[in-house]
Amino acid sequence: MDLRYKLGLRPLGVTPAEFEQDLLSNLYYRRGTTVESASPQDAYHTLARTVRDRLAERRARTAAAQFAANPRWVYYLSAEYLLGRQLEQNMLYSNTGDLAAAAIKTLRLQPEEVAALDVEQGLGNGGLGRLAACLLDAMASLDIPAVGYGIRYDYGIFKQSFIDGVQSEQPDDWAVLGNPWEFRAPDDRQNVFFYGHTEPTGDGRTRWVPGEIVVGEPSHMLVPGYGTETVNIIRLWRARGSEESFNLGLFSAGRYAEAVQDAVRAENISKVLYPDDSTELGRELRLKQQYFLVSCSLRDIIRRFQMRNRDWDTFPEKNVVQLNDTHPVLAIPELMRLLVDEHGLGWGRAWSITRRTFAYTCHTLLPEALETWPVPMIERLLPRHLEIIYQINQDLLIEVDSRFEGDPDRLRRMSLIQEEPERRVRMAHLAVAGTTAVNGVAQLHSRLLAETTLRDFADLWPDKFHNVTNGVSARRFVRLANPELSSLISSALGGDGWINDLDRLIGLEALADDTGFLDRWRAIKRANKVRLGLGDPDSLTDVMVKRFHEYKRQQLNLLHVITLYHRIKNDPRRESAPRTVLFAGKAAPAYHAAKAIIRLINALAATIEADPVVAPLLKVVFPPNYNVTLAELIIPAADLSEQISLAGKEASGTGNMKLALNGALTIGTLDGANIEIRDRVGAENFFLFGLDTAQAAELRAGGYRPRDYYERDDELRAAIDAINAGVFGGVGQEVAGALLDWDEYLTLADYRAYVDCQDQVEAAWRDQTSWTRKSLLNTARSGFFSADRTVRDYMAQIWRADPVRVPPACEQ
Ligand code: NBG
Repeated sequence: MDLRYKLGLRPLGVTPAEFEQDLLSNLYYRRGTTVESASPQDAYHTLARTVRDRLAERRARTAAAQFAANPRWVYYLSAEYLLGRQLEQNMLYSNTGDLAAAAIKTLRLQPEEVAALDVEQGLGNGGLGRLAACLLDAMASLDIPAVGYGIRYDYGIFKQSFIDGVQSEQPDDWAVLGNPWEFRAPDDRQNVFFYGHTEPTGDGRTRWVPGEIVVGEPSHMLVPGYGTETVNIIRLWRARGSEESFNLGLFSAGRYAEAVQDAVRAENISKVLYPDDSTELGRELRLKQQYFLVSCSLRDIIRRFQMRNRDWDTFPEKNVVQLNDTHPVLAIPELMRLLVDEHGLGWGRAWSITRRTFAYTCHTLLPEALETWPVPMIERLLPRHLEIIYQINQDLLIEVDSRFEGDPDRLRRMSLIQEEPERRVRMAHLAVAGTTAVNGVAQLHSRLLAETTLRDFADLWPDKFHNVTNGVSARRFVRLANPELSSLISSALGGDGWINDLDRLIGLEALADDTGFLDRWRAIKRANKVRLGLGDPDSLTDVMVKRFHEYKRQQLNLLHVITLYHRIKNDPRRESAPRTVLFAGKAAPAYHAAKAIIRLINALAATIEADPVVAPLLKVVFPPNYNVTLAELIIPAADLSEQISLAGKEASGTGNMKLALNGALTIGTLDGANIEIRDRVGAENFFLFGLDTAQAAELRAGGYRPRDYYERDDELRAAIDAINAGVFGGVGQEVAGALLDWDEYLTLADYRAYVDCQDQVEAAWRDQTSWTRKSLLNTARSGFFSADRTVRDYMAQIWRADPVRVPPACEQ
């Protein structure tokens, strides 16, 4: 029997007339308007609903098939998801693009006009959040029964604008006009406890008597697979006051603010995404967010488990919960609490279940990004969890002591509690202790984690440590973002099978010497630059797009631009290839050093623009508000990809992969995934420079003196002197000062190697055929960086879950 009828679903039409009919009926019945009076917003919401309905039907079949299989579920817990826009993706994934384009004209609107109303879902800061989105996309495309859990922030990552070159931040009220992609599910709301105290129950258990109860209300969005039936979901929690949080008595007495004060406090928990990915902000509220996410999600996971299962000991066989960085690591003590206090399991049994259920991905090596929380704060907010953490710590230290007898230093280093200068809980240690698997996100990063940051734990449990190199969704970042290139690739490879099997890109190698093909390749790059519209499409488009952070070294790029500026000024007739240097990215609002770099770049851009000698050859552009939508425009237009972090600081990078896949050549250090990109695309197609990790460590240890480099190198000195002399509008002295006095990330030490390497870039650019060949080879050889491969690696090493195939609607 047709599964649609079994599920009671009305089949959705696939002809243009049927699609148009559905569109009109959504317009009438959901928006309550007519073709004659529909606004662009009406049209957008109606189109989104009509597309969504196609996916919702697949979703219903997916849920039915997945629950019937009672599989091992993969749960991804993440405080951040940078999903980007949904409309075009969902049209592609439901194969409704052409139908939609035709139908929307019935509403007398242009499809692009309507698509522009789609709002970016910016519930993340940068790479970590976008990785989460790419992995969910890959899991759905590989038919893995998975759910992503997160927070439905009212305000996503701030909007960036520049006022006199200075970053200014505006709130991102992303859902103010309604979010057509979202299904609210108030039935599944959960209570979350905070504060209060613990007390014995009398039967040997512990009860937590909370001081505040907050309600978590879920909604979900659809995560469709491409080229398959599966539609998974991402479930996001929104904080609400409990019923008691509204005080009717106070309200009636006219004390309005007091009457809603508790509800407001509750709702603040999901109010805003913290716009900082490396340091703590808002402290207690952020900790509350973390616990809120974890508590709601685990209760939901248990609810789902209990729909089909009884025996707690099968919990780890049926669920794997991947912790995305330390933000959701409170899930470990929370699951212990739920199992021991609420479900009455013994400690040992609960610990065995907990450990086997969780896995942890670390995304950093920066010590300041490894979270720790003050013991008194946890004690006040989560009194029961602190007790549980202490117990876990005791067991851990006993195990360490029995393995490495008489090594008090090791015990102190490994403890979940840091004692000096103040007592804090080390979340990364808790994460390692409470999981079956720990992974870094690129080979170098995973090695450094095991050798340095988490070395003692790797000594104790060597088998726990894995590497899973990151990957990206080529569906979004090539197929959707670069449609022209995608068509060319499909025509060359005899079909679009590469989209779901990115290794097939290697077939392009056969065309590396086909000049006709290379010309088409280059013409598409040029057209993408025209589409971007930010500089001369015939100039070398040199792109650095990522968060602003000193370790990423936008300041190194900036020094190179000043050097080019000086070279042109000093010798206006010198042969130099026109270059457009594009920066984009946000700085954390409280990160003054990063904001100073932004300001200096904007000032530099203005100085160059106003200089008639330099302007024809060099242009700096800095479009504000870098986000996924802008990335999708910039990345396909890039010739050169700047990946110039100090070796050992960038865990992986994923922009580097997106750029290489779109045919940009990388200039980069031996850091993060750059190393693996270079290994694959070939050293001759990659511009390598700079210190490696060992050399950087040695230089630091030997008493690094940045001023020596400044004094020794004329071009470097000229660049820094120009900043200090006010050549760029009198801003940037603090940037120059930080470099000369301390230069945490060895920028000056790498300057000469970088500038010389940029000269090689320029020389290579002069031979356009050879450059285009390298560009093609970058794409051809980057198939490894597919998020599908990343997910397969997680499956093989850590998740060990089986796909569940969802039968198509017409299957008997
Ligand atoms: C970031 C790293 C990147 C990496 C992404 C995804 C954090 C804490 N880490 O190098 O800086 O590519 O995670 O793994 O945002």
